[in-house]
Amino acid sequence: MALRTGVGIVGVAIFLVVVLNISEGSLAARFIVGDSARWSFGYNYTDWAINNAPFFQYDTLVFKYDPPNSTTFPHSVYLMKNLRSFLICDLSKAILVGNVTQGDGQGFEFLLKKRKTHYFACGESNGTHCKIGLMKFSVLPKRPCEA
Ligand SMILES: [Cu+2]
Repeated sequence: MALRTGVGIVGVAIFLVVVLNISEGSLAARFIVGDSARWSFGYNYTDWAINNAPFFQYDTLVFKYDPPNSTTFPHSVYLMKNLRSFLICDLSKAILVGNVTQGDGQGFEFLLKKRKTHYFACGESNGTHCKIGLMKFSVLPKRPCEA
């Protein structure tokens, strides 16, 4: 009987581990933008976004970049107004979401609250990082229950 109870407890424990893992899988995910490249000049963030898709509503994007110093370019993060401004890297109506110092340390988190296309771009050097440095990507978060 003791053995059977033991097996029963192990069975429940395994069941719980499986269930908890499944529910964790459906929770919001957290992405370091650019992975080990972080948010840097010349990395292809369009490819990164394609390779990490799909993104879901309430997922979090983490932007990490060094604050201005003598060895690195400063970076920032803007939300571009629309597809057109995103394509031509026109920052005139963009909204600043991360300034040049906010990517330091653990970086800053951007929660994908809305199911709309988010156009991210670096705003430094008057759009040059966006244009030539490939520092831009778009994300359209899906409804959390969509596969
Ligand atoms: Cu930049």
